[in-house]
Amino acid sequence: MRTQVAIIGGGPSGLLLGQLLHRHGVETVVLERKTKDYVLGRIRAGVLEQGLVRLMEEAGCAERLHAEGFVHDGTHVAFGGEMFRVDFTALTGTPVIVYGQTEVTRDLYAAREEAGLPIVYEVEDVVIEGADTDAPAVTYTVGGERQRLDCDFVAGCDGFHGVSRKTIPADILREHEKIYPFGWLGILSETPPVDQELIYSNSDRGFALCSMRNATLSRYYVQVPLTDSPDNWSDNAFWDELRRRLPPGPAEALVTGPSIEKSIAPLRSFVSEPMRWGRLFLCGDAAHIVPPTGAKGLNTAASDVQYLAHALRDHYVDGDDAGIEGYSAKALARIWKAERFSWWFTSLMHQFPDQTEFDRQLQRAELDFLRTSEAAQKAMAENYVGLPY
Ligand code: FAS
Ligand code: PHB
Repeated sequence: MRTQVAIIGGGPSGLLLGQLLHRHGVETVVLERKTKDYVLGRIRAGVLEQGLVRLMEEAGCAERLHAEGFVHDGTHVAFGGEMFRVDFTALTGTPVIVYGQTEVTRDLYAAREEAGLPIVYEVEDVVIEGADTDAPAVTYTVGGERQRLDCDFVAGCDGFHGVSRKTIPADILREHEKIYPFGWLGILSETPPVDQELIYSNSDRGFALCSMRNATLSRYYVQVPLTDSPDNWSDNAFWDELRRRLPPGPAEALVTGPSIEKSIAPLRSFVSEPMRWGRLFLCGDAAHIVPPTGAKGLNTAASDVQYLAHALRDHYVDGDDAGIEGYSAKALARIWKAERFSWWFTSLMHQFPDQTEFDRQLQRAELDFLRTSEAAQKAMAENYVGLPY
């Protein structure tokens, strides 16, 4: 089999890239390790920057997003039993959209299937060959048969645990990592959200986040030790702990119910450079990871996808390789700003095991400054709604 761009990974990065390239007449094949249902069963991001919304519009996949997504003009920040609001739209002119990653991925799958574009599920033993030559290929096993996909370019959209990053020679690849000493225990419940907007809370017992997917589906998180397990948490124990970490108003208003999903996500900051090796390009979580505090994971994958889709379009349509040559540096410039914001917001909102009382006072002072300073809130808002592509 032959195609122009082989896309490894059928998550949001791979599917969005495939859809954008299709809109520009570039052929792709998506190779996905899991089944479609498995991919759609993963509960992940919830907040979309306008940049991702615009890309979904460019991909012709934004109809349901606009119909069902919630426009959020701001968010609440709680500490010391108080709560204040950061007004994104007043400070930046831009809101965010609350629409689950699962739904983004569902819309992209539907568009790919409607266009009859090839996607191979349950591939195994994927190997990228000749990425540093003019004739790369991807070999893989499906249904017990070894297959070969010859191509012009390979897009590594296969997430943190994929094969693409590992294909880049160790003497070329540089990795930067920060591991946080805690995780997020998240639950999904068929209950009305506690507030119209999100609530990020820094309490003496640890971080908590109140989010949502729609008017009857809520998403909540509490910070837990890395050694913790979802099995240690009954629903009632989760709800009681969440209440303890919220100001009195939301704690009182919280509507509880049975969890329909419960999982713990570790928190890490990670960047691998370069994001291109020959004809292999890394995109999204294959190249970088952020702690979910700033809602930047999916949104930074989106800017990678735009840069790469436009670079490959320019190559095929105009014979212009400036985008390809500049892809890694351009993507990394925006990625590191997202890493910084995610690190800043995580450091501000969480309890760290080795924190001294002095550190705790600094956190309180910074939160109080954020509460009272328009300049501080504008800086937070600019990062949260998404820095320019
Ligand atoms: P993904 O990991 O989503 O997709 C990669 C795809 O490649 C997967 O479908 C995988 O099956 C496939 N794959 C892997 N290896 C392969 C191989 N060898 N061959 C073929 N296919 C292969 N971001 C936020 O903004 N907010 C959040 O709240 C948030 N919560 C998260 C919670 C968890 C537990 C995780 C892991 C991430 C979370 N993220 C969050 C980040 C997340 O949303 C990612 O940024 C987003 O999924 C990135 O999309 P992709 O780059 O497509 O990677
Ligand atoms: C979510 O809804 O899952 C979510 C929202 C905002 C975040 C992280 C997760 O910062």
